[in-house]
Amino acid sequence: EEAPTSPPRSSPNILVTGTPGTGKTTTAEMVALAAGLEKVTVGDLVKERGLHDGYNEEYDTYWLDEDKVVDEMEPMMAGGGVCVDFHTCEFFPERWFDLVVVLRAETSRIFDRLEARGYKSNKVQENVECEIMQVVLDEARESYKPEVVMELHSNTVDDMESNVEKIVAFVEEFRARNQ
Ligand code: DAT
Repeated sequence: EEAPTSPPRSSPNILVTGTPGTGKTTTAEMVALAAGLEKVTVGDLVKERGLHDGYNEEYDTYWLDEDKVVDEMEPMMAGGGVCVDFHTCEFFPERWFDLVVVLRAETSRIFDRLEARGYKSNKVQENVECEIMQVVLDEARESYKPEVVMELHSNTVDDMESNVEKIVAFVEEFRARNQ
């Protein structure tokens, strides 16, 4: 006898990931608005709900408590229809996401966007190297099935618009399939 399975989600959960400065937050916001998804910015959640083990002064960032983040998010993800954005992707349960978008950008764009954000030079440098080494894309490919991972370039405003269109189209097709 087969174990009971939960019914398929009628609306997909989407993860928008990538190096800081690739455009995750902006893209996720536009997708959430256009497709009627809930948006969860994991970085904000970590700060607001204290899902960390203190502050890393060197890199101006919190030490993530991954177990707390997963426990906190589990009920949010259960019903589907959530668009999540975060710069890492390997610690989320694989079953949460129907689509994992990895945004990519030229290193000069990452550099300019993070400088404009006022990041310290070591943090700008670390993220530029992260993008050159395609750390997040490799992480996504190791953590999710190939058909779930979508790599998209995010260099220009036109790129962003076309990325949003592609993701929204995925949401609509998913909903039509799972009515
Ligand atoms: P992230 O959440 O990945 O750190 P963001 O959405 O905050 O990135 O974007 C960082 C800045 O870069 C913000 O000012 C918007 C701009 N930006 C992002 N993607 C872009 C794109 N494809 N074209 C032009 N500007 C972009």
